[in-house]
Amino acid sequence: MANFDVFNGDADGIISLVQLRRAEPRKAELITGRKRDIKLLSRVKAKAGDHLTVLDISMRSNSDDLRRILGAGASVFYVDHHNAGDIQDHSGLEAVIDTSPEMCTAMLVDDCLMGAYRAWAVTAAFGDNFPKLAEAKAEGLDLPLTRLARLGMLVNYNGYGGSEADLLYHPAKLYRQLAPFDTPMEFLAENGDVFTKLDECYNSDFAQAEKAEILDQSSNGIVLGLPDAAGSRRISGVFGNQLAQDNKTRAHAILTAQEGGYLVSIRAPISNRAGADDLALQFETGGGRSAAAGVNHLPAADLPRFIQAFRSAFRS
Ligand SMILES: [Mn+2]
Repeated sequence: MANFDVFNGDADGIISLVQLRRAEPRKAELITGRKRDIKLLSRVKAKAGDHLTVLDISMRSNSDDLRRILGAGASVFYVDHHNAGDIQDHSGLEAVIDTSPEMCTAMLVDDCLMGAYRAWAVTAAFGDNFPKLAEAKAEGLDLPLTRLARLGMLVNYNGYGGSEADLLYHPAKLYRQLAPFDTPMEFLAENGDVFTKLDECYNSDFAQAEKAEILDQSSNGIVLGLPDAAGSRRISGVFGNQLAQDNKTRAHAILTAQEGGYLVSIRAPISNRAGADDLALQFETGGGRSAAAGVNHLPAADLPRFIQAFRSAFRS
């Protein structure tokens, strides 16, 4: 009989597991990856009698593997807030799924544990970009919210990269740094060098990104280029979000150089969150949502066509 702890490599996934294993210590194989690596159940080879804990990855994206694992006779405890599709009806599955817009997995775990590790749950909610939820759950408790918000953001930032080699800490390693502590305050007091390292790396990546080359600029939008570097891949999403917040009527595209072309991240103006997906779909490897979309590989030769399409997509 083996245990598997399967969790998203972002703040919400990591801190969900921290809470659960404080409450119920267990030897388990850790299965995790980058924030965008969500098909984690495909990596689990389970047998009858095995037990899995699955945190903060969409059940819909993992449904075939979940069926395979339950069919093999393993049992699964599944907590998540992403689109689940049809929840499978199986005696081996215990699912806590809540897809309401102001919810995150670590707060569902907090409910299961009746608030036993609330300061961790609050940190995760900040990291998963739910500041209102974090503040509401922190009410009446004397928590250092500014510092917890920064910690949550940094643990989240650590999950971004083009490959695991880009990450400052592998998420399983970062989990092991946080897991010995009942509260994030104790972690910060005892293991502050981890926080400092993340904080310095974030600041340096952000400062580099601010030197981005302007590839095109019009009254409605800006196209920026970042060099082919791990720091660019770690920061590009956060950087794009920040620029969008600072310039609400402007559309943004961040092009990170990669072999033979660019990885493209597109943000529609916050004042009119439409058109990003239509633009991305004009390119072979494009996809996304109306507010935020991307192109996995834009060949270098297609750059002029992209700039033209970007300009007409966000013409006022
Ligand atoms: Mn989450």
